[in-house]
Amino acid sequence: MPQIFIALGSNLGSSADILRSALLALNALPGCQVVNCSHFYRSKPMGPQDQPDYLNAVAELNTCISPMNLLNKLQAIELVHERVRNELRWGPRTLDLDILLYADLQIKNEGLTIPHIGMSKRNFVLLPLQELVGPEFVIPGVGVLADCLAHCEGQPSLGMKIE
Ligand code: A4P
Ligand code: MG
Repeated sequence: MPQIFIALGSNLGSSADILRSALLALNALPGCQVVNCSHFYRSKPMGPQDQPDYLNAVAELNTCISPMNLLNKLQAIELVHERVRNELRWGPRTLDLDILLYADLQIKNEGLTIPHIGMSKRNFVLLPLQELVGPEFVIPGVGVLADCLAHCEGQPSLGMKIE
């Protein structure tokens, strides 16, 4: 099975409950198992500052669902959790599910970029991912995780482990 990693984020509603519910929904997808999950991390928002802090986590999946199908399923799970898409870039949301990595695939098409485009610059993604794969992990086409994390120093949204 390929190693697949999903980023979870929430800053509206009962975020911890929403992340737990999303993990259950991922695990309930036919042909998909959640095999690992990081702690939940609280972080300051990237983007507009007049929104609540985020909870972020990273989960590892075992699945044979193709990348594009997986994206569709993630968006369906977001909708079930009352995700509303609006015009505001990086605005608040009940649930965001992004595909970070799909084995060593590198994909760039209109609707899907893997590795996820911003992941190497976001400590709220790299810290929970590091918990699962360790600092020496190489992000395909990007580089060593610990090096990416070092470059995030000074970023306002420094992650704090909460549960
Ligand atoms: N898309 C392309 N590649 C992917 C991928 N690998 N995984 C496309 C998921 N989606 C991917 O995403 C917009 C489009 O990206 C999708 O239609 C899909 O085809 P979206 O979920 O509809 O909207 P979005 O999440 O607002 O988009 P964007 O710009 O990707 O936002 P980000 O990068 O997800 O950032 N601050 C903290 N502390 N923690 C956060 O989690 N999240 C955001 C959102 C802002 N600030 C944050 C956090
Ligand atoms: Mg998203």
